[in-house]
Amino acid sequence: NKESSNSRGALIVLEGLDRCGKTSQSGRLYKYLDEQGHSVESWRFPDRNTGVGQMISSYLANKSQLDDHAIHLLFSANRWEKRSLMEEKLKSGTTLIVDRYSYSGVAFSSAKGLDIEWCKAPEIGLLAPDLVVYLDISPEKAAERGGYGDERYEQLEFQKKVAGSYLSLRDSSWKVIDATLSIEDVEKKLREVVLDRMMTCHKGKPMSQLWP
Ligand code: NYM
Repeated sequence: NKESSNSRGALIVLEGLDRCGKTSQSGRLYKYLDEQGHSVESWRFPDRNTGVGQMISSYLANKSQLDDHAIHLLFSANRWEKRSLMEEKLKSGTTLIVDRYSYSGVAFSSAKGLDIEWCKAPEIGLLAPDLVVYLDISPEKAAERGGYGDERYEQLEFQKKVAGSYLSLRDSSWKVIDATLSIEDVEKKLREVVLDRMMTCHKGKPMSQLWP
């Protein structure tokens, strides 16, 4: 399964409610692909390591207050500041497993009542994922898993609204995996869809931009 030198990597995005298991699954997927000898990196948004990311982190921790529109634009800026590196990595053949992307941006902000088209606008021109995997769990089940932290948004009533927003963003190209299955079963299904899409990217699937 060695990629040929001129084939590109795939942009794989994992989405879902808080506590759906995205972070553990992206870690497991990364480890598997890496061990199989693929060139792969694990990314996440928000990327809290940048200056913008630190502002976001402080907002999420309730250490600062921001207008809903302003924080939305910061989340988007946090993706824009990584865009050129993302393109470089993909073109050089590295597959990126990304934990949250523009869909989180739109789903969480529109759940607060912001206009969905307004929310989508600053994402225009970012790289479009080659695959979006939605780890599907009801807000109630996710809440039962416990471990909602003290961060903003980690509340059942709000997560119900986020679930509704995700539903209106989903299209037929998304792969939906039942996140209430065992960790191993979710992992297995995830590997299948990801390997399949990596193959189509290696074979020359063109890169595109949001919103396709
Ligand atoms: N979030 C994440 C947004 O509201 N907009 C975005 O654009 C992104 C990428 O940040 N509750 C929210 C969703 C999460 C929170 O993410 C922190 P994580 O994956 O828990 O670090």
